[in-house]
Amino acid sequence: MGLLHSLVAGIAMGSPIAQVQGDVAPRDVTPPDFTWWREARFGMFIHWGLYAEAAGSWRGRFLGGWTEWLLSKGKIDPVEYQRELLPRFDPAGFDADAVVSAAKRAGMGYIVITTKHHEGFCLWDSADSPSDLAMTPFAVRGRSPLRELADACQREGIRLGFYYSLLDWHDSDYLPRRAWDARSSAGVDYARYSQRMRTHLEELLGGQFGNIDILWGDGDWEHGPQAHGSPELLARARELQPGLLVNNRWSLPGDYDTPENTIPDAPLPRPWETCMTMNESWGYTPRVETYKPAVELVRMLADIASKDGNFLLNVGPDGDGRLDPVALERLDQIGGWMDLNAESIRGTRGAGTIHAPAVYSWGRLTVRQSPDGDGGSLYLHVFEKPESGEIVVPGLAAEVRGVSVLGLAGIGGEPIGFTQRGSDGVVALPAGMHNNATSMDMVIKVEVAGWPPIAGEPRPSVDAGLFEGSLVLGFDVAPGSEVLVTADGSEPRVGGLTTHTLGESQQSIPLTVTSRVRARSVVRGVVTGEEFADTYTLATPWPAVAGASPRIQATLMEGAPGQFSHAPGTLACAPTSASMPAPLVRAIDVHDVSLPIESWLPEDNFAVQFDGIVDVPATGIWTFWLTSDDGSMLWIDGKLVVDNDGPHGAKEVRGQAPLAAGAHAIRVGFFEGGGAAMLSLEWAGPGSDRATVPAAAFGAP
Ligand code: H79
Repeated sequence: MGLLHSLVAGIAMGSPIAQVQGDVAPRDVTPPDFTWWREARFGMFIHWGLYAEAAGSWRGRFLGGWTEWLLSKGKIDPVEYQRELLPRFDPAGFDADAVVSAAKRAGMGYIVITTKHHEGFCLWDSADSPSDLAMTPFAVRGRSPLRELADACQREGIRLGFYYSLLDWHDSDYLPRRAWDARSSAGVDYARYSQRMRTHLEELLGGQFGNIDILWGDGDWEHGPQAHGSPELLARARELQPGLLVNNRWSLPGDYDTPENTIPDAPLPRPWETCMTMNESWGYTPRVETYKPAVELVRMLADIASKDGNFLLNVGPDGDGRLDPVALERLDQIGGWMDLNAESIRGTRGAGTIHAPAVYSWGRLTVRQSPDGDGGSLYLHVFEKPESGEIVVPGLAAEVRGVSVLGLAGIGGEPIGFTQRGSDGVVALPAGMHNNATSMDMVIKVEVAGWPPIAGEPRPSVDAGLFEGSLVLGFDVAPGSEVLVTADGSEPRVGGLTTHTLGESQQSIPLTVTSRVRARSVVRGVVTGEEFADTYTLATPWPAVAGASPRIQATLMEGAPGQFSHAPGTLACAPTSASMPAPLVRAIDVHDVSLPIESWLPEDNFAVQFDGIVDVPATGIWTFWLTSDDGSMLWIDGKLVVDNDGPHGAKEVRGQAPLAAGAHAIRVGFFEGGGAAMLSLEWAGPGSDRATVPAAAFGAP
């Protein structure tokens, strides 16, 4: 379905098949390098287009809300909208140096600017656009905002990214049209639109604006990757700008996820960036009373960093090109905090990277490992100073070398107390201590020897699931801690009869039967952190089908809107109401089970069932990853192995099966209700790393 930029991450256990669902992992050969992006942690989003000039008003009526959505909110004719606003776009007050230096003072490391939003206006002189900078008086002045911004970023060492909307309310080749758009759609050619996007990316990334580090797509949800030509667009973009990071809004998973105006409760499985408005709108709004207070913005930054994400904070320059004084004031207030505390944000990692919680009653935790790897720093972001003055860090096992408050170094005063109480590390703040950041986020730096410094829920060396024969199960043991493990389902206890104690000398236990494994961390003799509990299942390989040879066949079903909401395979794809026609059914010759199965496919409302024989190269436990948008299911030898069913965006679900080498019956069901469509099946087994199940396994020459 695509519109859900899904934040889904959960665990579903079905015995004896272990299934884990998560976001879709990129399968690029060279993984994108997030080093600079993680180091920066904090960036500026700029929304700027014709809507800035309109400032939320149309023909004297203020519509408010998201002002970049004015055309839609006011149900304005796209042609009239352009005719009215293009001649008015003359933002003489735009000063790229001022914008970049405001970002830099706030402690931001990169800028992402809208080059074209849903309204369709290209903020540069394009060779192929029905609405671009060349049609405005600003161009007559010889001004080029993207060129000026790129130059200023280059001078100041700020990275630059381009936002680009695939959705276009004005381009006459874009479909679907808005309901109030009176133009005839005769002769519309979406392929021509897709080609125009290609031209735009060539212009934006081809070199006239220098190095571009991020391509931030948006508005992808009205079509799938095939209609947009996304795979080809992105391949070309990466060719033009090697190292380019691509977000997840090109109807493809991309490199990172982009929660919008929301911060996830816990770290996400892939790199992620929350984009957030500073007030009630992305585009410029005169309603300054809706600006979020600086304390909220600073705490959002710490919250996001503690969960290992990035923060892209938006500003909307006005029709004259200037940032609102309130926006500048907020950036300065954040900058004041960053002057003292940037060390706790830039280049740090989320607490989850050392398996510690990000969220505490007193605030948040970010961490930094020292370059030698043997120690590092914890940054305790104190939002609410407890009445006791004590900041408690559960499971702090490592030896503590020093404790300080950022921004107070050299000022002197009462020392900060640190004690170890049971398994806790306890920082005691002197009464009355404050610095100028106290009320926003006071950061306590705890320097430690040994890494990871915190013992929490024990982490196993092998994910729970099936195993064959026997399994050596290890656990990470934080220096200064021990891990208690039982394999018979009993509670792990210090001195317990069936409890193994893992420490420096022993770090694993052998499993030879199906085992319920439970584990707890122990620091200074005290049990701490969450319990790890999961089942490791001894499995006997399912026998191969004698005499069968590999092959695969697809059955395509085309239906009406709303007809398919489940993958075929077990559920009949009959019309869900009497008024719906029977689906059109067609057999297709295929060589594998990925989409597209043929160059021509309906965009929406179809289902595919694959049936055949797959050739498994070696005996052992095979893991399958079924990724789809919308739902899908996988059966092997008639048994359900992966259930990824239901209407949803791109989502990956993992399952396992014990398989003898040779031929096995396989069935994959898939359906597409609306929006983007994708399906892929990957596997890994004895002697083979995770890869797409190759056509050869289905008998293709
Ligand atoms: O550029 C910003 C948004 O304009 C864009 N993404 C960010 C970065 C965006 N486009 N669509 N959406 C986000 C999701 C759709 C939101 C909507 Fe609405 C809710 C459309 C209609 C209801 C916003 C709120 C517009 C009208 C009300």
